[in-house]
Amino acid sequence: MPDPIVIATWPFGKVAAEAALKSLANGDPALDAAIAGAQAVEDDYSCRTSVGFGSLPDRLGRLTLDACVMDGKTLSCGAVAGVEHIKHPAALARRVMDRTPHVLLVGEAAKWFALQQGFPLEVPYTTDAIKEWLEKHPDLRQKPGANPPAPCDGASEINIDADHHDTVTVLTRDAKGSLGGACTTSGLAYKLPGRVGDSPIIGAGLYADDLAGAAGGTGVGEEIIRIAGSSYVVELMRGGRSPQEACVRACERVNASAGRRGVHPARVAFLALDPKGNVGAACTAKTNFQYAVGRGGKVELVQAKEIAAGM
Ligand code: SD4
Repeated sequence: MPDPIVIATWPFGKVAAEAALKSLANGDPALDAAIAGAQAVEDDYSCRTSVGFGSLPDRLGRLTLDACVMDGKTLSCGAVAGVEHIKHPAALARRVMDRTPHVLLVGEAAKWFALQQGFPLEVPYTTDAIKEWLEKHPDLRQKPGANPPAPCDGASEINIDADHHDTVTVLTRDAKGSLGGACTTSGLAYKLPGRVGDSPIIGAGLYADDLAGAAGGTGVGEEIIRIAGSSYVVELMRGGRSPQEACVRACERVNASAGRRGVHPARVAFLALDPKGNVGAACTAKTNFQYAVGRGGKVELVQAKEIAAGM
């Protein structure tokens, strides 16, 4: 019988991996376990600033969340983007998958769907997140009614520092050998209102196919969307590459794509799991990407290889 396995992005991926391993040990299917892992991070305000409630907001101070889920056995998938006041967007993405003929619902309509599905509307802001927002925008604090921060005006502004990228992507293999994935985020801190990154886009932030493998991305979503990142990693595995080689190739492709536009390579990372239970990950330069690997009842953090531009 295949070993249950989970991998999850960033050091707080340990929280996800522990929850997902527990779920797999109970005999849950891969997708249920991946969502349990994602939700554990959505619920743990202390471990992150860019997943779930209490995360860093957009340029106008609003917190909107993105998530998607995918079942590698059936290729069923669901997603929500730009949804406000809903605490568990990964679970909501699952409802889109299970209860609608669609894949992706956005904004207000996603919120209405959540209400119809019995999700409560909740306040997503914490005092810490509001404090950070006010520190970043002293004008707003000192002068009520001052103009909101200007929107960014170019791709060069879309970069992130090490503290502000925290999407959790969870990939699982269950005891039957099926793969599942879930991804949940508030997106880039201080994004333009309405901006959607890779995380809720099937094929960009997440892809899972029992016949090839599962992959997920984190980092600057625009770069991941440009190369259809997770789908690219899975297709490389379908063609015989190991998860590690596939993630390295995807990072090289991000570097090459940034080079074609003459911009510095953005911080991006990929992780992958194949149907045999092999895992791998890689990131672009200066991303310092660590991911959690859970198997045999234990979870450990692994440092991913950095792929410099020009390699
Ligand atoms: C996004 N990929 O919205 C997400 C952000 C992220 O690590 O993963 N940060 O672009």
